[in-house]
Amino acid sequence: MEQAGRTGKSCSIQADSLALQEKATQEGLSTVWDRFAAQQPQCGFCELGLSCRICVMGPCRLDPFGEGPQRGVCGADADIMVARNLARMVAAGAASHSDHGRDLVETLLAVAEGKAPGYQLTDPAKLDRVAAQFGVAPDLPVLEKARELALAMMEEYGIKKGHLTFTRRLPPARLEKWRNLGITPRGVDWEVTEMLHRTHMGVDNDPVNLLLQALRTALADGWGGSMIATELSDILFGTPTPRASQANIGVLKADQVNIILHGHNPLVSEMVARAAQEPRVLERARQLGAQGLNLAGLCCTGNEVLMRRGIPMAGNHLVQELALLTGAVEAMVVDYQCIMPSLGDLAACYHTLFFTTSPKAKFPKATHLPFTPETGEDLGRRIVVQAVENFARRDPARVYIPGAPVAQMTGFSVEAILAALGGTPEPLLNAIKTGQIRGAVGVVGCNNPRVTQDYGHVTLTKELIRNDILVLDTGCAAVAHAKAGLKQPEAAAQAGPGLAAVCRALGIPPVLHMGSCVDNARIIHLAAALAQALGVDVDQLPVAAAAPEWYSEKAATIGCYAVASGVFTVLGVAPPVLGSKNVTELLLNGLTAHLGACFAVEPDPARAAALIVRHIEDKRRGLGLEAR
Ligand code: CUV
Ligand code: SF4
Repeated sequence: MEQAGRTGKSCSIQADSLALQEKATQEGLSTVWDRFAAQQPQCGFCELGLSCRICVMGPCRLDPFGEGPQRGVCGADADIMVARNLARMVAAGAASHSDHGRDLVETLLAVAEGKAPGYQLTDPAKLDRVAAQFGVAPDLPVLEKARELALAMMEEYGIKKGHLTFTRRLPPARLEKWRNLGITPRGVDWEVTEMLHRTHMGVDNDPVNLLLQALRTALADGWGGSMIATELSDILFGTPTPRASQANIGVLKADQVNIILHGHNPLVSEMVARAAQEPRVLERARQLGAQGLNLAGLCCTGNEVLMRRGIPMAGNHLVQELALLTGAVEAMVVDYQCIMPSLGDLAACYHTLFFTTSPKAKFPKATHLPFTPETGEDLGRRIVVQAVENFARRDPARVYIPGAPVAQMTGFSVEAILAALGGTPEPLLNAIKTGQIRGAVGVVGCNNPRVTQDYGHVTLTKELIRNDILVLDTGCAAVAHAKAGLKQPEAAAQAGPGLAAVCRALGIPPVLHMGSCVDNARIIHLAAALAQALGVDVDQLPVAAAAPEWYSEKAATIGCYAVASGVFTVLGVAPPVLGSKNVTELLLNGLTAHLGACFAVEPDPARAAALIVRHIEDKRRGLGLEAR
């Protein structure tokens, strides 16, 4: 299991990353790759899931070779330990997405009550559609309707009897499978809390029972917290539509004030983007010698503002430190999740201001300006004003922005995809039926220093589109694809003949950007809509998911809700479960009998592609469609 730390060219396939990592070395600064190398060898017990520190009779470790202890102090065996550890990962991931969603619910309520100046209901038509699903009376005035929707969504977090509202988007056959397994998700907070309860020492000690609750917790994320986050972000800030933008560290501008928006929630970044358009700040920037004000995104906050505003993307997870190393960043603004605690140190090595904005997420060496719905607009202004003033402190001698921007097309919400096809799922289904498009795969998830940065994403995706498989992406994977040029309509040339023809006819790329990680809810929503239109269950569709370079608890949760929703999911990095044969067997096989889908683990992206192609052709055969 041991892996050497990555150095030199094996860090990344991206030239901009390699150039800035080199600059870090020259300046004596350390980044994620240096720290990863310093951690080698990492703990083999932990990698296998065979360590536990849930209680203080421990910590305990079990011997994978059967020689040392096979039980923790409490008596937990490998199956129990591994299942509990995985379950806790899933609970943390579900909590993260869902708490993000909660912040949007609170903001929606504040908007409805006139307490959130600057925020508005940008897509009232979507408000109508979502409110109708929640049973809000259709004839209410718009603010009243928003209020009722916010209150109804708050109930989704609590002790809700029955099931989460958005699960009604699924075919009845899927809900039936969940009922049979007892994993129909109830309240979002309920599932997370129950998962933590059941993994306390001395509660649930049946590995299968634990894993079922882990799946239910994950479903409460996918069809609850994450879907609420996505739908409310669209209502508040607009449902994305196709637009042109760029990616690479080269989107930073040497002659402008650069502000980086990093994290996951658009609540603050939307206000920063708004404030950056005010003529007085632009004027002040010019007075200070800057040619203008340039916003760039990182990670999923970047994906949010890219999808809706076309703000260019500076990079994904492993670029967050490197962006500061350009010496050209006046301010890095973060909200929460996937933000490295090292950023404050690096910012302090330059003139960069590092703003934290969530009372939930404070960092060392940061300037903390807490967000509330009431003060968000003002907060955006204060950040932009300070960033502009900071331009005067930049040291031009230390500025280094390697790489040129790469064009990309973004903004493919479910609504936009269906609109591009004429408003219904039929044309997409027909293309799949005739075999022009063999199927669709969500390639999603993070970067992880265990994998050469972006190699997994780009290699897998190129192979899939070559096989006429449409790729839908979110998160860090989307940034990798954009930088590789795969999100330009011209990338149709790299697709197989059938997919290429569809792309050319519609003027779209073969890799469609569906947004941030919570927007994986868009992918499962689209899958559910296709299944409904065909009158089948999701697991019968020629679709799959992959997370070639995942690292986070959130990604573990996404994988679990994808599988529980019926989508075969290939992981490029093994989760810490291999210490239990039974848990591993359940995840890689056993789930199929009950859910029609399971996981696979395949670090080699070319082989992962082969697995997926075979899966898709099998599913085509199952539907009686022409198969290769
Ligand atoms: Ni969630 S995809 S590192 S930023 S979870 Fe964060 Fe988006 Fe992974 Fe990337
Ligand atoms: Fe050890 Fe059991 Fe406590 Fe875990 S819960 S630390 S296995 S005693």
